[in-house]
Amino acid sequence: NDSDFTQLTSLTVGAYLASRPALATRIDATRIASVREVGDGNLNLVFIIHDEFGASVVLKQSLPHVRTDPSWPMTRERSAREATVLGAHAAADPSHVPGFYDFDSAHYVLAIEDLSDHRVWRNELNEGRVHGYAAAEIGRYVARTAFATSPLGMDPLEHKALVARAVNPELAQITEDLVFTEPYISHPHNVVLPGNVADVEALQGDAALVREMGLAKWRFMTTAQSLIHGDLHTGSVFVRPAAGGVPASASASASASASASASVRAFDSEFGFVGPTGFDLGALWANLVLAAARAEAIGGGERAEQILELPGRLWGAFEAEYRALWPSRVDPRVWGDDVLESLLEGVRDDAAIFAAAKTIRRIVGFAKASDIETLPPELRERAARGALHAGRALALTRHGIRTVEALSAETLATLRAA
Ligand code: SR1
Ligand code: MG
Repeated sequence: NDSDFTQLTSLTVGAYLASRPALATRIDATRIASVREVGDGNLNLVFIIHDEFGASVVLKQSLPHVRTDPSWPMTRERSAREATVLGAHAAADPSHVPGFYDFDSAHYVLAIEDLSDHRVWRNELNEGRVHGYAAAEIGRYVARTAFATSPLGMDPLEHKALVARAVNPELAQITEDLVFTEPYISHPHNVVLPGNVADVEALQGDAALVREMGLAKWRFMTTAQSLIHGDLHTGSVFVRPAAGGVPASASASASASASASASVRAFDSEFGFVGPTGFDLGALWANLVLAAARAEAIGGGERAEQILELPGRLWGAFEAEYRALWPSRVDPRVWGDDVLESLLEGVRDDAAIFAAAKTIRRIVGFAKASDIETLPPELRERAARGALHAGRALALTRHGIRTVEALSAETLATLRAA
């Protein structure tokens, strides 16, 4: 009975797997050994299923409402958007996304690779394990997927078809509201510690900052460069260092040299659409700023420095990979090498302003970040203030600062002064 699968439970997952021919080679649905529901994000059910022979898959099913607020309806069609993004990204860069096994549009279920031997990067950062190699891997992922899904890597008619297929109005509107608008107005989603109220009032009263956010929102809403992940924060990245296990000590994981056989995967791309390439870079950059704010607040100044090297590594790997792909662009007739320089400059500027917006939204508005929220209140207040100041500085000073490294040095100084 199909209706049994409208909202999967641990009890119906076995029958569901048996109903999907595409999964027959992935797992033995007649010999299920364990089912765990592990979803901890804002929106979806996530099941990890093992059979008795050691095979496993992950099923992700969208709920018709925000998981943490059932009164907030949410289109289930976002599953189809995620399937579009994951399919295209797997084609462009299979090493940086989970294996994609099946999509069931009737029940809004994706079946993907079980990456239980990886860890969520945000949780690792919170516990002091930096995994510095991951920044360059994500830079390469963004470059490969951005190039392949832009008019540089696609026939122009196919690109327009992709724009249409990937349109994601409801989830894009969430970003427009939660990232670019609500933090700058009075809104019930905005909740901060009493000690941070004046900090937020100062941001909302800063006309230059609000203007930058208005322009960033315009860029987000009107730019159709490449098929972006759309929500590429550190909670959307799995990491596994080269040794194949997560190191016990913080210092062992800080090295970038581990990247040879490390595994880094971006997941959870339901907010994706054809948008500004710099948005994904900015999202990760922002969450590294939050991780650094946490490290600085708990007295891990050296670790904050390590973390703030990562936006530069992210950008450097992105730029190098994008430049390496440039000779393969489909239409070199008027897209000469000088065009590449302008494109990169534009993406870098977008990344910086989106990083500013995504830093501030995680402090002020809905959907906060555990980096800050799990701190005790006295440390949280300082970390939140530091992040707000760092976001403002990124937004306002980026025009005169030409490198991501220099911007990150300013971020570190801003966090230290908070
Ligand atoms: C209602 S969804 C809230 C947030 O969760 C996701 O991670 C996105 O960042 C979204 O803004
Ligand atoms: Mg998510």
